[in-house]
Amino acid sequence: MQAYQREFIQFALERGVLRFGEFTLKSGRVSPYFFNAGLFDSGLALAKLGRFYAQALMDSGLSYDVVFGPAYKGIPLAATTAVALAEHHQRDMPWCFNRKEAKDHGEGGTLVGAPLAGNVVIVDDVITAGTAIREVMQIIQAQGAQAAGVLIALDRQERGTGALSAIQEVERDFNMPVISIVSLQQVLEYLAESAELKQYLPAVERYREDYGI
Ligand code: OMP
Repeated sequence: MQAYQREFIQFALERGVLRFGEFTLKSGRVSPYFFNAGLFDSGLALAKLGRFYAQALMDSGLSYDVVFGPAYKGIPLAATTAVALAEHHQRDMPWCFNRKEAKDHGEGGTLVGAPLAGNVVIVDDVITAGTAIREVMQIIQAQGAQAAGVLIALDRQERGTGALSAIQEVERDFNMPVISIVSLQQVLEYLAESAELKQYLPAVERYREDYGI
């Protein structure tokens, strides 16, 4: 685990973004942990979050033309990533987002910001079963743009429809990488190292046996 990944997990724990308990996921799976990116809910937290996303994106070496935040939750994530790329990595990249409903006045349409064209990096929070990200791919394809990759905070490393992880299926189906700041593997390592949080390790390991890859 890299230093910034450990720092990120610590930051998510401090903000109550990463929590342990019993949570029913969108997929219907009942998980002993949950990552709620909506709780990076202050200016400083959002600024710090953007720096982690930007760092993971830079480390990946991915080449892309535009940063895209899918509505709703991806919008502030893409915005803060674009700010951090400009402020900390000298990369002033175009960015844009979509509305869920088209507007027929003013600027019109469903897309706001830079043109959604060329190679697009999608910024989102979490991938579990891959449903949300497949919907986003339709938006990119409808514009005639190409997805260069997906950037997320947490890869839960869960199975998709077959033996592969949901993320591996997305990578295979759309021929692009999924980059994450951390994956469940690093969360497990962090738990194993923490006297205070070690108590949650058995439940998370059991969950991984049931739904993980
Ligand atoms: P999939 O569509 O199954 O990949 O689930 C991803 C979505 O589930 C995310 O965009 C979140 O809305 C939500 N989610 C979380 O935010 N955090 C989690 O730890 C787990 C989920 C989830 O429901 O699977």
